[in-house]
Amino acid sequence: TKTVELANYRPTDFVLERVDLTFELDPTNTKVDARLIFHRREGADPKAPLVLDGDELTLSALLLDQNEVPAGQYNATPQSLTIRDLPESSPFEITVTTFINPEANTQLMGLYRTNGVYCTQCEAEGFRRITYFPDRPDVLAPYTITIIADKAANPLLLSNGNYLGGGNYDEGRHFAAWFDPHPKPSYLFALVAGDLGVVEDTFTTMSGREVALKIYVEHGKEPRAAYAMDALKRSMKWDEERFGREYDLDIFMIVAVSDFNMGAMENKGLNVFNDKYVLADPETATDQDYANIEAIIAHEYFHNWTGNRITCRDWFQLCLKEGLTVYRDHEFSADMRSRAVKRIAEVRHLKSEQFPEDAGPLAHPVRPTKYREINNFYTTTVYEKGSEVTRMIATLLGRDGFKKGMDLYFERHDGEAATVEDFVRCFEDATGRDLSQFSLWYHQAGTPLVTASGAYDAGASTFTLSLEQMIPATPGQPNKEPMHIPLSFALILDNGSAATPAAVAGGEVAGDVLHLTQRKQTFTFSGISSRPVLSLNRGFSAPINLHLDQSTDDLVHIARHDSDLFARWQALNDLILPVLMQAARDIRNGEEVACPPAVVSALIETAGNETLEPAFRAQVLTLPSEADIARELGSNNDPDAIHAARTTVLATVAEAGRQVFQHLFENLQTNDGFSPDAASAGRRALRNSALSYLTYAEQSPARAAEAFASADNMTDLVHALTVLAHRFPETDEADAALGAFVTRFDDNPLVIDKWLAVQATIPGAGALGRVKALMDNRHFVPSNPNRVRSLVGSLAFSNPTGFNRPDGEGYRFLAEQILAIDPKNRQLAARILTSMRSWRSLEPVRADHARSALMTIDRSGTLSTDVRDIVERMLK
Ligand code: BAL
Ligand code: ZN
Repeated sequence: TKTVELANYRPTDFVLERVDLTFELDPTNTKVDARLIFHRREGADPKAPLVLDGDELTLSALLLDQNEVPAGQYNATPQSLTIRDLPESSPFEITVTTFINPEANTQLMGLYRTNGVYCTQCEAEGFRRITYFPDRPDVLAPYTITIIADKAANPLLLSNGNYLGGGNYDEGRHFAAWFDPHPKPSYLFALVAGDLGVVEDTFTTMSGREVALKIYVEHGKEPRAAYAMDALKRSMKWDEERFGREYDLDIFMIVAVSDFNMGAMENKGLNVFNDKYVLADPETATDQDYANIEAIIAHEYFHNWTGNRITCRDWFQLCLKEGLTVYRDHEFSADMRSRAVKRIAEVRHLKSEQFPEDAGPLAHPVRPTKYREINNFYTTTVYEKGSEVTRMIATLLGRDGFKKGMDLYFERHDGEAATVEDFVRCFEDATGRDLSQFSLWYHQAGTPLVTASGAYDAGASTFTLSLEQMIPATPGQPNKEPMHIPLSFALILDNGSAATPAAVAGGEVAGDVLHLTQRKQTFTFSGISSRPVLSLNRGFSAPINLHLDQSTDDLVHIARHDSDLFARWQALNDLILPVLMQAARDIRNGEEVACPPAVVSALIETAGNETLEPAFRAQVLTLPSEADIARELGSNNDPDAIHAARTTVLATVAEAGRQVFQHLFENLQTNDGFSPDAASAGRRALRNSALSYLTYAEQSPARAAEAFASADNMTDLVHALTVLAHRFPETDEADAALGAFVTRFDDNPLVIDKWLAVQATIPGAGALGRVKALMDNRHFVPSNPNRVRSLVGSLAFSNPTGFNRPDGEGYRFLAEQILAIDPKNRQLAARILTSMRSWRSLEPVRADHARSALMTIDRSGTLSTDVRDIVERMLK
């Protein structure tokens, strides 16, 4: 396969004026007529042919201005259609007819069937599986869509834009026509047809227009769409208030489907969702499910402006819409929930998912410059680090400056396909700030390491902060330039307040943000009357690794007194992480694990501090994960030692805090009905955390079994199930709970996913056998991506000891699975394979097994471009 390079970008030779598509739907033989009106771009080569993209297509008919095109004038292959001798200046109309088989489309890209419903997924390059087309994001046009289908089986015929009309057709068929006036690229096209239930509402926009809101789900599941509808209305309101963005069509539709490669898709006016991110009720959804639904509904809705009205010039600019839209959905959730707790969760996610990507063979810049398969760039780097880069712009410019830049962006680029440079220029033009060095965040991969040390001079009343930045080498980028790193900070005095320096020398400091721009830089703060404690990178103002040697006393001081909750969490994390790392080393060396009492008591003190919100305390009690410990250790990792280390520390905390946990468990019980709001979720999280610790202290499944029996919501139920299965596997209590759970939720595949995931993540070598057995269970449907992710994905991504068996069986199993999934669903196969991205940081025996498994995949002659790209980069 060939590599696509940003440097080779050039506009198309032809401008697409209008698109008119007619679908005659049939499960195995759908006819697609595409009428496309083009004109040659001014200045383009007058002889250039029109080249349209295809993927597994067969041309059935081709007309030019209604006349058949002679065989010598065109050339059609499954991948492209080339037409020569086209008019030099006047517009012309091409009509392309193709027949496609939605039922046979297991890739879930293009037009396919899911539970009897027709649906589409076109981003990034799925539209070319429907018809020959200039399938690239900088080709924008208004679309008119006519759908013809059997009326009984498909009472619902949906596409983008506003409904034009419909009626009966022939032979029991009917039709509907839709028109989307907003020029859009093909990746935002959508079509849905079938028989679904609907939940309806309306939203009145800030200018007083009434918008019809419809969420389509399988019949009978309508009540489970209520929360999604509520989240949608809140998102629409928030985008008006915070970003001044109003919705722009008469109708906004969401369709939930069971088979979907992504989480959801922002097609104009017709979002298609993985049903996992729409359906929720207290009996079947956890608090995390509710939070995900709220965030993803918001994310896809926010794309209407950041992605759809302003789209990407080419796929290298993916972060332009994704990083920005993640930032917007993060801000939305922060406003809906606890800002500090939301930020803690974001940073945990960034560190556990994006940092390893940035430190391994798949590292790439937020704005890459080349790719072999664009599907493989829907990554945490593009999304989450992209969001952090947007957040840093907001930090650098302040709320007002950021708003001015965003307003200019919307004004200047509405209706266009833009670039990252266009975006950054808006902030420069709106505020006068030079962001050229800052832009390196888009171009240099790798997580910067900042080493910091502070010194207080009592005689001079100065505090000196020395900083050094290093950006590690990444694939294709051996040498890095120093970056512009905004570091939020505070110098905290004994009484907990922040010092106000009389003056600062050594670099720019604006308010509570210092600007690290050189490789080495020393800032001197004067007028500091007593020794302060440094709190640095507050709120995780920059996505960096920070090495700052601080005493336990200083960290405890921050954990107790900082006015910023995030900084308090950070301090507690900085206290416990080295303890866990040392414990892993000790276990490997056959030595006793030591837990410093000061650290343990800081955790317990926080857990019991009634002045702090429960969700925050639950975050504090959730110790860094095994993956977090492995990442910090960096190399030569033994997942079994890490697991044993973490377990030992957990047990120590549990023993020391037994009374506190007992108190929390007993007093956080709520009997006043379920509410999914953040405060209630926080109380459940803290109580469940207390339950986990108590079971460590008691070393008995009794309390968890009782919690399982008395749970009145899915959060508590699945937590108790997880404690039983993970801590007491193969006991009667665990087996009984697993059995009761699957019986009760037999007809709910999304809940069955939880049951699969709980078992796939039981620590230890036995997990693989369980996963293999579950693959034969009737609940496991190998064609459904959610089932595969819950079982195979959970083992590979979320079970360090179960997957990284010293005998290499986990890797061999994954290789077999990848080779089996790849021919049917290449995106899914490639995504699951990325679970092995940190294989080089394993100890040598496991690393050897991992390499062999990757080489088995690599040697296969029939890999998709998706898997080929991932496996080759991982082995390089
Ligand atoms: N655009 C793909 C799905 C999403 O990020 O919203
Ligand atoms: Zn998105």
